[in-house]
Amino acid sequence: MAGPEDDDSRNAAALQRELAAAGHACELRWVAETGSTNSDLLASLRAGGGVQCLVAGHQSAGRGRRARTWHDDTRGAPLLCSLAWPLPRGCELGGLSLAVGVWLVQALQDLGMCGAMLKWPNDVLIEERKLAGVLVEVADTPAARWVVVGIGLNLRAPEQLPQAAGLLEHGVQADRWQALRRLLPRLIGGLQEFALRGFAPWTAEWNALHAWAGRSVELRGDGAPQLRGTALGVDEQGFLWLRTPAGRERVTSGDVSLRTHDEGPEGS
Ligand code: BT5
Repeated sequence: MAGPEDDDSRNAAALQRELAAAGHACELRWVAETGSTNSDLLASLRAGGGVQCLVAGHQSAGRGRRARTWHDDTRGAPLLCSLAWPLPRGCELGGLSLAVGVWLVQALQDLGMCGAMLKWPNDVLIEERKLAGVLVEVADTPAARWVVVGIGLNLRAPEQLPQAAGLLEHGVQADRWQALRRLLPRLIGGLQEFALRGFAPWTAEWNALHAWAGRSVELRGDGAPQLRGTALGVDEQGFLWLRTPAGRERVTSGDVSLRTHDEGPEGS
């Protein structure tokens, strides 16, 4: 009798065939468990690997940015996947994780989800809770600038994370393969266009999906708040602009959170 593992392997093979029929040559692999799909693909690229997508059932060492952890919820069969893709050498990567956020929200809309929004730089939120995260890493080789685009999408919110959301809790009855089937063609098509035009084509859509537009926020690096202001939007390089008492400030890195107290004036 076929088990769930066989179903996952079959779904991976079917999706790979579907991609090939649409002209996208992309090896698609399924593993029931691994440390981190991003780490696996970075190692594969160092060993000479090519375009590929790795999907895992569970990660024992899932990674976020800045050495943070990505938790997965085994009850919910989350989507945990990474895509290795070559961009031209020297390709400017600013804005890539923002563009991935836009493609992810478009895929969620295809699945019937309304109200998914983006938080700078790389979170997908629904009702201010985190539904998905994006981790873009780079592996330069003599021939190309490879990116590994990692995506974690919750079907159910992990129990230990009160600020997390899941697709199922928001009425979207999709499994990881249905989500990936919408997402992967958008990712591949998007990366092809990004290689030519950078983030600029998605700036307006990102700003239209900006969860915190006009809200009072603070920027943190590794410690105390570094900058406070009103979130405006992103520019064509993917930088976030804040209105502060000192004028408009451009944010290039760090984490932005909503201010829930100490709402002083922030300039005009
Ligand atoms: C991210 O980092 O959001 C990037 C997450 C990327 C995960 C994918 S899974 C496949 C691939 N392989 C990997 O090893 N990683 C990628 P960041 O912006 O740093 O957010 C991390 C923070 O999100 C954590 O510190 C938690 O607060 C929160 N978080 C962790 N797991 C979560 C989850 N399942 N749902 C919602 N929030 C979560």
